[in-house]
Amino acid sequence: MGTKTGRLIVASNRGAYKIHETPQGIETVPAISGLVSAVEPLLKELKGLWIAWGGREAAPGGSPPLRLRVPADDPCYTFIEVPLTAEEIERYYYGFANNALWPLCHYFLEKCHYRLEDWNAYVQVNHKFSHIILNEAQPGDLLWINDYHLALLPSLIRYSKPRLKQFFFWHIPFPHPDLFGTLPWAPHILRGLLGADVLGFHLNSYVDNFLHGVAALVGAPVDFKRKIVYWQKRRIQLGAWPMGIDFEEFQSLARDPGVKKLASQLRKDIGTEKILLSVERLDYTKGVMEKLLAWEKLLEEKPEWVGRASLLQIAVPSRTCCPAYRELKKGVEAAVGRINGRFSEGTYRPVHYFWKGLPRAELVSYYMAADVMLVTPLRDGLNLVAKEYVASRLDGTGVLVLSRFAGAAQDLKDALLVNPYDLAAMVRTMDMALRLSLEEQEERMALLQEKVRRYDSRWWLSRFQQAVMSLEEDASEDFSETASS
Ligand code: GDG
Repeated sequence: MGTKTGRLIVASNRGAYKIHETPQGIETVPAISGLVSAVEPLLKELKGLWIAWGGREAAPGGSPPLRLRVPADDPCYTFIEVPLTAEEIERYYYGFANNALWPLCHYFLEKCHYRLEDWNAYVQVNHKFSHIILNEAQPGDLLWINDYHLALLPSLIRYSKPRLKQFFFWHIPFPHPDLFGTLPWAPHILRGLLGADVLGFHLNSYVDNFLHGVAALVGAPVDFKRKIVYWQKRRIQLGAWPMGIDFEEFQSLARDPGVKKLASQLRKDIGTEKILLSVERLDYTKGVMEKLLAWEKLLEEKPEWVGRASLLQIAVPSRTCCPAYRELKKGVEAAVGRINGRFSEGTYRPVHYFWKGLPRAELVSYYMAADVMLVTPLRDGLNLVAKEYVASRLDGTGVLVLSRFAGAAQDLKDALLVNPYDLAAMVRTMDMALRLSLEEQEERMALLQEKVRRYDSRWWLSRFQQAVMSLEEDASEDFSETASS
């Protein structure tokens, strides 16, 4: 794909691989994130280019962008590295993206740091991306820009290549303007995004928040009903397209005899009647601490679970240079130590904690071994892990406990939905999950699987393609700013 004739060019802060320079040459290490899980399968299929930072420091002054064919074992698309200096990483990535936009969009206003130097670096890095993209893009290509790190990019590209088709997908929540407007540069971010032709979000509520933001902070005419913004003689179409996963891929991994063997070995190693599982990047938005406290309270209030149920917590290292993430790690590890100190008996451990990422096949074996999957973020744009658990349950059993504040809860209503801020409700729901009859598990899981199977990555891609096609049909029209608001 691309457009009818061109290629697909993906742009995002990070790509699917971290780049390391070793004495033997360049090494690529897989990166773990929702964006990678969502984007890479599509790019592998559609070929094309991925333009992103490789996760390492470039020398000031810098070298030309590195080009690699990836994945190393089966090269099928080109990765172009955007080199970032130590200062850019510090200010644009850790500073503005991770300490301003990320907490703001996840409703953690108290964690936001709004610094002019960080904003300036954000502007500079968006320019850097735009130069590299402008060098690569050819007539007929389609540019797919991802996420909050690159919000200014659409307008920068539009300015130099007004005809290049652009689709932007925002992977995290988009807050109401009452909150978003606290960012001193909020109007710049909104105007930057309006350079795209199509703007996608996971949920309708995020689309509505964006439209209200544009109306209030930019003053552009907005058609709320049709989800359209009129801006600089263009029509920008918005859409809510919750990302899907490759359901069949998870099912076929779950059918793999090697993966099945890993799952039964894991059950044996843990040794308890029930296993609860959590898998997430170690991020304060994911509610890891709140979940541990609820698990501790449950063991306290219902001692019948001591010795009979264990929680497996996979905490994938993330943004380890940010003080907030280092503090969180300390706090989580202290809580794990305390809970294990209080409730361990003989070989029984109430919490098995791993601070690492697992290979994909092993991850699926964990999904298969878990009676209960706890996905309890305090706020999450969507959450793919919840969908992956559902897709991996070949035998149709298992219980998904899902936060009401994960975007995925909108579709996965047959999970046990919970408010992670409500300790008593968390305790009650975890207890209920452990006791749910096989019959009710199967009933709920069948409904969940139906949803995840139907709204999978193919469905998501077809929404995306439809939006692109409508762009092509509209190409000759002139949209003057005549909205009904
Ligand atoms: C952002 C938004 C939105 C996790 N641990 C391992 C592993 N993973 C993979 C999972 C999943 C992905 O990472 C995590 O995706 P999530 O969606 O759960 O969360 P974020 O990283 O925060 O993603 C989120 C997403 O973007 C997509 O738009 O849903 O709301 O925050 O695919 O499988 N993969 C491997 N080993 C692990 O240990 N291999």
